[in-house]
Amino acid sequence: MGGIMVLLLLIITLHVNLGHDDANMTMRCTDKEREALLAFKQGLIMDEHSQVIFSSWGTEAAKQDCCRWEGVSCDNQTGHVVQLDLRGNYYLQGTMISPKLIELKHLKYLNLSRIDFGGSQVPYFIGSLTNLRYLDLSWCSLGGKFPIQVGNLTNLQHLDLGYIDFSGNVENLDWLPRLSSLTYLDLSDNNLSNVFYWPEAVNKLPKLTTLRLQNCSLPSPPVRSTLSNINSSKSLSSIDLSLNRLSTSSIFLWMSNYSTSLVDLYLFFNQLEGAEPHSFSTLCSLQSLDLSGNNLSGQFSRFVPTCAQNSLESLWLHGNQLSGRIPESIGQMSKLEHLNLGMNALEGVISDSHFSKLSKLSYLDLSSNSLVLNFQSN
Ligand SMILES: *[C@@H]1O[C@H](CO)[C@@H](O)[C@H](O)[C@H]1NC(C)=O
Ligand SMILES: *[C@@H]1O[C@H](CO)[C@@H](O)[C@H](O)[C@H]1NC(C)=O
Ligand SMILES: *[C@@H]1O[C@H](CO)[C@@H](O)[C@H](O)[C@H]1NC(C)=O
Ligand SMILES: *[C@@H]1O[C@H](CO)[C@@H](O)[C@H](O)[C@H]1NC(C)=O
Ligand SMILES: *[C@@H]1O[C@H](CO)[C@@H](O)[C@H](O)[C@H]1NC(C)=O
Ligand SMILES: *[C@@H]1O[C@H](CO)[C@@H](O)[C@H](O)[C@H]1NC(C)=O
Ligand SMILES: *[C@@H]1O[C@H](CO)[C@@H](O)[C@H](O)[C@H]1NC(C)=O
Ligand SMILES: *[C@@H]1O[C@H](CO)[C@@H](O)[C@H](O)[C@H]1NC(C)=O
Ligand SMILES: CC(=O)N[C@H]1CO[C@H](CO)[C@@H](O)[C@@H]1O
Repeated sequence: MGGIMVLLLLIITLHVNLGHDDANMTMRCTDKEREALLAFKQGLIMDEHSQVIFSSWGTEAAKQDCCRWEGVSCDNQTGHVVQLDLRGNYYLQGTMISPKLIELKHLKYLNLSRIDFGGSQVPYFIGSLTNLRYLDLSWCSLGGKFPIQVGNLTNLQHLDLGYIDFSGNVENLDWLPRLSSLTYLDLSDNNLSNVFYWPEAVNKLPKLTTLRLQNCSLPSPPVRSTLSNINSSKSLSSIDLSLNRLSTSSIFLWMSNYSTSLVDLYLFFNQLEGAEPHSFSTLCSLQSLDLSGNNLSGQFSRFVPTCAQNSLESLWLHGNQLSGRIPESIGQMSKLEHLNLGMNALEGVISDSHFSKLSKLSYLDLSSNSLVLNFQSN
């Protein structure tokens, strides 16, 4: 009886093992790729925290298949490493990004966001990983000059090189138009003060939907004429150019070309002053508009696209010099959740009708104006 049990168990175990091997036969990564990953790990500082994250990584026989390592994914047909994703591991630190990473030739997705590499040189070989679709090195604390070699990554759809601390300026964006599949671009916190023709580079990206250039010392595009004749991308839906030095209304003109697609527009803390009366009148899809901390003057209604009355959820205009009355039509913006008009020169009476349909409003700031509030007791 006991003998039969043992035999049965043996058969079951054998069966399970066989199934296991079958299913994962094609998942085995190549020696080169395994070594490249181990070299990458060598560039990280191993403390108690990271040892836990990397406990599945190793040279032992049981850990041979790097496709099963934490953060690594392989193509399930070829077994090649296609993804290295260490996202969310906020306390990882390293001394360098190993040049051996170049062996991961099939890599499509690389996310090292927020790993602190202590200011070590950004690896320029990154331009050789030409299969990359997603590259995210944001907040990585790398040094050296901005890697224009990324312009060789012509398959990229998502590029995030924001908040990295590169030294010096990005001298031009001549490398950018080659990335014609880009849908997402974030170069925030790089110094682009010499790049006057940035709208032209952006306009050459036909699929771009998100553009983030926060805190880039971005200058105003020169004059209208240089902006005409552009083969414009019509897909941009989110633009964040906050914390720059934009001052002229040519920027509004450029944006008006995205009138059918633009959903989020962030321009806070620039030096914007005037605007032609109808700059915003065509931005009918807007949900969020943030123009706070500029020097905008004139009537409030110039900066509110009335055609977006039914889509606007957030409107931030505080810290400008807007004057005149707040029209009662604002009470029709039934989706509005956040409204900040503080620190302007607005005047007149605010009454119930200003809020007639604002049932979703959860944040309201009207402070530091000259408004008279006149509400019925209910
Ligand atoms: C293999 O990968 C493809 C695409 O990544 C996926 O659609 C498919 O379900 C995977 N097959 C298996 C067996 O995991
Ligand atoms: C990379 O990881 C971060 C979290 O660490 C995440 O916010 C970001 O969306 C990821 N990037 C991509 C391209 O998936
Ligand atoms: C990438 O681009 C740079 C400059 O744009 C160029 O010098 C280099 O030869 C290209 N190739 C690689 C593999 O980086
Ligand atoms: C950006 O570069 C310009 C010109 O090199 C320089 O004057 C400016 O101070 C830099 N801006 C920042 C925020 O470092
Ligand atoms: C903007 O960039 C400058 C220079 O790189 C930096 O000192 C400053 O902290 C950044 N500001 C924000 C709000 O990120
Ligand atoms: C906007 O598009 C129109 C044509 O739709 C074009 O004539 C004009 O030059 C464009 N302006 C800008 C600033 O891109
Ligand atoms: C504009 O884009 C279209 C479609 O991508 C392309 O065929 C055309 O050559 C471009 N024109 C210019 C002037 O770049
Ligand atoms: C803001 O604009 C007004 C004119 O509307 C001008 O007098 C003032 O100097 C500007 N302030 C700044 C800080 O640019
Ligand atoms: C049957 C079996 O063990 N399958 C494994 C094959 O490898 C993948 C990816 O590492 C595992 O998730 C499966 O459990």
